[in-house]
Amino acid sequence: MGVEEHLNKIVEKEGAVHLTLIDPDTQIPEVAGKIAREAELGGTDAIMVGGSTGALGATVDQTVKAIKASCDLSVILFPSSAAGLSESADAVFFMSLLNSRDVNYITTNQAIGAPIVYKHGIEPISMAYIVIEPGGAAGWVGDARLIPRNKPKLAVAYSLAAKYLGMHYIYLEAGSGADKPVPVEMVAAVKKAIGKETKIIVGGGIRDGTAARERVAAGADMICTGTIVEEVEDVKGKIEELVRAIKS
Ligand code: 1GP
Repeated sequence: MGVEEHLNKIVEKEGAVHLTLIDPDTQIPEVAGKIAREAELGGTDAIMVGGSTGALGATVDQTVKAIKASCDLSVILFPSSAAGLSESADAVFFMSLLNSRDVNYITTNQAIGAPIVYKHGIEPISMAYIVIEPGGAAGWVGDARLIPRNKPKLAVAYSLAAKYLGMHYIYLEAGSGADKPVPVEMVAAVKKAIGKETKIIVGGGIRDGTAARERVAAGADMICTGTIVEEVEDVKGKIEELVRAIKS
């Protein structure tokens, strides 16, 4: 079974998926492996590997290899450019930053990266990346025209465009370490418009079970957390809290 099918089955059976994001620029590969193992024990469903700056080339590859060696979870690349690819990963969020002003983040890196994905048999998971205020480093690096937090209609418009373009997943991103996650009202408006088939991932600034639960209740199919894992001592315990909050 492919990674996308596996994640979709979890949504169907358990109500939601939890994804743990590891930025290869934040720690050495050995530590990344340990974090992934703790996250696996805490019940996370898959590991995402990527970051806006510094998650490039050998750094990504060595991190992916260390994670694969220390846990049984699927590793999904979350690249900010074609340089964020690694042949050792299981899948890649093959994403386009739809509200970018820079064609590099909409189609050019995708064209450069596609033959690498093809050559190494990495599973591509078609995804729209939509950056909401405050947007963080992802918004800055990707030159996003940030969606204002109080304009859910704009997020709906981009999400419908993504659906009509055939994208399977929509990632609503507030930016890593955002002071506030994507508003619940925005998640609800997007889910109402796009329906069950297209999956919504929400990430950026989610730090506890309550924030995760509220977004799943509003219609998020998957929750991604990254920063909190870097901040806590007890990774397994934190992941358990998040997973418990979102699974039905
Ligand atoms: C960042 O959405 C992800 O791209 C995760 O955000 O680091 O704030 O959990 P956090």
